[in-house]
Amino acid sequence: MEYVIYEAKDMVGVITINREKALNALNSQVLDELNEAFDAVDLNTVRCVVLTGAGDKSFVAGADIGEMSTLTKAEGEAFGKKGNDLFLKIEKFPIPVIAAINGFALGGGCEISMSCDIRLASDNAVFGQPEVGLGITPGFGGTQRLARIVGIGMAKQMIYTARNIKADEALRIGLVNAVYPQAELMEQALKMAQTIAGNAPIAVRNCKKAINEGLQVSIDEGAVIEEKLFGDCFESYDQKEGMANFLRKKDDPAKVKHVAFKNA
Ligand code: DAK
Repeated sequence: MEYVIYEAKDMVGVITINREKALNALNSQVLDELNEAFDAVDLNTVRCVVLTGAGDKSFVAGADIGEMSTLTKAEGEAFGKKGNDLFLKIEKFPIPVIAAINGFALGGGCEISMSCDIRLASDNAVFGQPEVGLGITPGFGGTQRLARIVGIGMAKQMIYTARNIKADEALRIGLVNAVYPQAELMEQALKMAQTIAGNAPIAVRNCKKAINEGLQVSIDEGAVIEEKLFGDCFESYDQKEGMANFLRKKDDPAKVKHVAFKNA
């Protein structure tokens, strides 16, 4: 792959968008390669993915304006579908995806981060949906996900004004979970990914599914989704061993040990 790097180590996968000269802007090739990279994640061994951008200036500066500038209506729709399909794939990816946002996250960059489960930002990160200034709408889920994350009023303000916000404001409105000095961002993202990877994988996957699917339906239907995914954890090695470990600890604190969950 020319613009995307995928590496996996210690149950954590790292996908890096590597088109630094164009501030990691998303053209069709980047979208295709990201799709390939997510397909390459071995779900038997990897339990959490970190998505980031190459360099220290930009996570993703949006969809590629050069490529979009000459699109016909039909091509625009096809480009939008390519992006939306990928972003939905990330959102529904069976294991958690953490966005490590190391600079500009504009337009499609803000949108791809919002399809991730958790957003961690560097202190130089800048977020925004500048599309209305370019004569288009946020087309990779921005009109849908931003309001779900930060609330309707703040989402409308960001989208209608096309004003960028800095990392501290993104933290204040709940767009990101945490802000770190640039030099610490990846270390912190990997640390969180390792913590997630150390928990029972079937349970973590089921939590992601329950939260995502529950948000689309009424609370009554959400409760049914939750019950099924809760039940699904039982009879697994991980559930039996996780609970047995707790009971052993109660009997004798000296028996406290880390459970090596097996994803089984
Ligand atoms: N596309 C293509 N190239 C980009 C780019 C982008 N979005 N952003 C930056 N670059 C390129 C620049 O052209 C420049 O390339 P060279 O001239 O060196 O060849 C290089 O990256 C460095 O950028 P600058 O020289 O501009 O760097 P500065 O530090 O001066 O400025 C900046 C950084 C991030 C403030 C500035 O580059 C900028 O404003 N970039 C554009 C940000 C932006 O407006 N992003 C949103 C794009 S719109 C849809 C599907 C998708 C979308 C919407 C609808 N459907 C089909 C419905 C999504 C839309 C978007 O994402």
